[in-house]
Amino acid sequence: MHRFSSIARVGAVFGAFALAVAIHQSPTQASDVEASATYRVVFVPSWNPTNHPTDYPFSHAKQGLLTPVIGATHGKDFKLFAAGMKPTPGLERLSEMGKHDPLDAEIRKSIQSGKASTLIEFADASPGPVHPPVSHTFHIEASQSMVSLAGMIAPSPDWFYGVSAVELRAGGKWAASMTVDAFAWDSGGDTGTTYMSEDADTMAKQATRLLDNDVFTRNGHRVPVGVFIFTRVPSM
Ligand SMILES: [Ca+2]
Repeated sequence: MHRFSSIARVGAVFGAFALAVAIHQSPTQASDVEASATYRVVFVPSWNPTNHPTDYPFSHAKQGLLTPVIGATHGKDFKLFAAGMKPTPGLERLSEMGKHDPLDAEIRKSIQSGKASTLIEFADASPGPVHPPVSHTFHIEASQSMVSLAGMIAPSPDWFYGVSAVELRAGGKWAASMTVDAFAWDSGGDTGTTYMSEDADTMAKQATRLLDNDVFTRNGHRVPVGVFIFTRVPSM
């Protein structure tokens, strides 16, 4: 009888303890879940002779290539690229040669200084003129909830495609999904005017700008070279 009631008391105490733990943990767990998120991003290219007929580089050995994407998750003090901003050596080399080096080192330096948090590098390019979608999964923190991505349009003097400072969190909530046009940009590192222009290194560097020449506009409107589709997925 005594022994039985002891067990009952232990059970009651344990039950109360478990309830206390549950009450204590549920808000913590919820905020932990919201403090970071995992997204799958798919790049769906639309750069092809139909959408971009002017000078489309059919004769080039690669018949047009959207080189693998590099980028970062970051806060407001980091810019992979921006209209009016001169290109870093890393952005210039990405836009002229498709190389991730030294842009990757620049991003790592920003991570060390607390301005960015994750380096993103897609494994695959989008070879043309029929471009299959490519994708990548990345982790992002609520404290640095923006993402920027870029890759080279090849061949080209210094043109790249990308998105800058896409905010994946608004009103304290992660976006379930978001689709963002990827336009063609001129990094400002070279003065060439069409895909196959000879190298003409620009000194001093010009500001990065959206391309609004005949190659990437139609009827006065810029024609994107693809879309980035961000979809939140269960955390890694
Ligand atoms: Ca240029």
